[in-house]
Amino acid sequence: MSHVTYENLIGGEWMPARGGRTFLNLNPADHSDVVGAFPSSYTDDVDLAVAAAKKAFATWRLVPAPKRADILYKAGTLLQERKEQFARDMTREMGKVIAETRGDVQEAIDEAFYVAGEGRRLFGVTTPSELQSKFAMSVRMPVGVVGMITPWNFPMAIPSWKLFPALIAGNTCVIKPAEDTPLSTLNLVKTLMDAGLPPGVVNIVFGFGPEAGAPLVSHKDVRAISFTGSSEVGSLVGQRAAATFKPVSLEMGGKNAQIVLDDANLELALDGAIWGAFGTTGQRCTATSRILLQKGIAEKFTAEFVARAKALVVGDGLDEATQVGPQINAQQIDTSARFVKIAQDEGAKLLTGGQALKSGPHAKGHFFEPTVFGGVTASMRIAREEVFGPVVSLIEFNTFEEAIEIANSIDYGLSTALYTKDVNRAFTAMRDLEAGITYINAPTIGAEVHLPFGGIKRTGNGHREGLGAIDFFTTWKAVYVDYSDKLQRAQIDNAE
Ligand code: UN1
Repeated sequence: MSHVTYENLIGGEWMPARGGRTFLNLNPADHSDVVGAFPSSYTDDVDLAVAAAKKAFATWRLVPAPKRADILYKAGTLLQERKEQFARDMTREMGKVIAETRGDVQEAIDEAFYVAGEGRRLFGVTTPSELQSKFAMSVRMPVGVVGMITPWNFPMAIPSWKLFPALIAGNTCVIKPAEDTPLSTLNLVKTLMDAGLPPGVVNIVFGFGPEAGAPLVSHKDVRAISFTGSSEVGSLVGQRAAATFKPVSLEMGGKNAQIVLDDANLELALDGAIWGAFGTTGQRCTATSRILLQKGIAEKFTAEFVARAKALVVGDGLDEATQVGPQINAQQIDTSARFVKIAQDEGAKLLTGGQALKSGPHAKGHFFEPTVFGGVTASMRIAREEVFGPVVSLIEFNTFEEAIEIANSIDYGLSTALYTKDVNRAFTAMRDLEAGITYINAPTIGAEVHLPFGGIKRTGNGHREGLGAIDFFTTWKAVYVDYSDKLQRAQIDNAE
């Protein structure tokens, strides 16, 4: 079957990988559908892209930020016009249902307008000098060439969280998107180019982590790395970047808990749990993978939750009737299946699901049944390790304090949710839940672009996207202007 062959974007030119290799991007709902062939890039391609970004930095850094913003506003408008097509392309390569891929494109639109506004802020700080007739200020400077490695689950939103703030601050970029979803990042970057971004300011190298990601992280001319992906790969990225003293922003896994107290609005808690656990087929770092149920409502909630999970329609995300799309690839199906076995071996009770779906409408894709485990205890691996699939654990508890303790007992700290009508407990949870994000009476998924996004423990290394992104993509410069016309020695001439 014939298919489109796509190219890397380097210095404004579309070009194949130097080695001439390509890989195929397949539709996870139907393996026979080839979305396209993409370049399989290596060190020499990365070197070219970094050189182009370095060259472009010399002029891009001098463009006034409000002018850089004009390009982002324009890109936001173009994304609005292209939203439906880009959503369709994304469902075809990534699998998640069309309503969600529209949301993914919308997240990039929101980010464009939010960050463009920053073009007329990018505030610094002024402060009095300790010396007379001396002015002191702190200004934000771009970092230089920034490398970005992005995941397949939000293939347009997450690149936009990184590219747009980096660009507004005057950096130039080399991005290596996940090999499972290259087209959506290409659509995003093409839109930036159509909006007037000069050549070389954003460069894309397609390919795999070890071949194309690793040399980007090591490159001496890359001044910062922004990574979203698994904690395992993030650890490697962080170690590799340390060798060249690059700042690295790592956004990684989660094992997010939704706590439901006896006084909660049960319907609301059920709606939130189904959406949080099975939205995006459970393939979000913010996905609900533990549901903590207080004893009084546990039985009722469990029965209703299992019934709803069973009724979910699994299928091709382009079909508007589908509620749960495929998983991204065969390895992710294996991971889900492996965790089902682990959970059963450690004594958890399989309440529904547990199998890959392989026949009828599911014969040609990577589908897995929405899966629920009951009788899970906090120490089981199924309650502690990230699955990144449609697999959720139900854990029962007696007291609110116990729920907080279980929620915090894991190595991750991204998102948490509490369902209750008790304002005192809500505020206590907001203070005590160890996570970068806490929701009250809303599911663990659904962060908005203008708030800080990220987490603690194995989830991140202290940086934030959204509200915190400008901090990562700029470096402070302190500037002193002495207009006294004489030498004034700080800490000496003004000391008593
Ligand atoms: C992710 O799963 O990596 O908060 C990002 C959310 C989305 C972003 C998820 N806005 O669920």
